[in-house]
Amino acid sequence: MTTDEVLYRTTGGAAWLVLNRPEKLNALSGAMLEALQSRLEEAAADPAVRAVFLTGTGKGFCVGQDLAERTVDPGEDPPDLGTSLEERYNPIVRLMRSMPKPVVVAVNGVAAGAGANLALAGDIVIAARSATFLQAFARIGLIPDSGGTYFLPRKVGAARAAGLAMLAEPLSAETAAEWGLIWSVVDDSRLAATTARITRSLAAGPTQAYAAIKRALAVSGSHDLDTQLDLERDLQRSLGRSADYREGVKAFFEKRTTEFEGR
Ligand code: LHQ
Repeated sequence: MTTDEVLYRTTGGAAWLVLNRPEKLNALSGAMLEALQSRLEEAAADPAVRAVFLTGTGKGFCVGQDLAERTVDPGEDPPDLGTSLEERYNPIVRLMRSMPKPVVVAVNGVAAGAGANLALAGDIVIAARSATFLQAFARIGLIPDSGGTYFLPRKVGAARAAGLAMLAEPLSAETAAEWGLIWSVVDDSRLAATTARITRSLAAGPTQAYAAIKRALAVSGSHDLDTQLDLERDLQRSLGRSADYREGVKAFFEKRTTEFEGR
């Protein structure tokens, strides 16, 4: 199922996804989550797509679960949030982290709850200066989900992760960049152009190398140095046989721009 609430197009070797429910700051309805997952699956499977881009329309990036779909009326059984995570959110986070292509996230405004953590699941996350990150969960009696308790300590360390999760206060884009939660912050007026340029550049880059970088970085936290050195050796052996490596070295000596084909 697709919906106009998740816009999708492919051009220039990239898939461009836009959360499009601006009046609700792109709060995630069930239909949106379903569409987001199926579009990400499409992008992951499409060999012509070598980079993926995600942003939101309007003044918010995404404020997480549409809470209007998760109200609990007195006398009614509460919704099963575990099922909601298992069936909707976790597959999306897994897809973003496991697809062998770079995912660029342009955080155009407030990123709250699961919306903040979907942003953090990107490989290159760039925020507009006016954007904020809010681990809103504790405000409604929940824990950071959609990978929050995984990404936060790894990106910003244990002390800051605990503060963000428990105090549930907004973090400015500038502080997020300073803390290493995201790659960078740019003026609002430059966000679209900057992130589009980076996405186009990644889409024209050495796709296999990006996939290997993503894989090696993903497992490094659970490896010792020897295991990681072995993995680097194996990945590099394979990349050394790629057409893109040959092209990269040739272009270097010919003092010209590379023309990578992603193979
Ligand atoms: C919203 C929402 C929203 C609906 C703003 N839902 N309408 C996963 C699995 C299963 C279940 C549970 O949870 C999860 C993960 C989660 O994501 S839980 C966390 C959900 N998100 C939040 O708790 C954030 C709630 N939103 C806020 O705290 C504020 O809206 C922030 C601080 C993000 C932005 O504040 P403002 O800039 O002042 O905007 P606003 O509050 O006026 O919101 C604008 C509209 O968007 C407003 O609608 P209205 O009709 O009154 O204009 C809000 O009701 C609506 N909205 N977040 N999550």
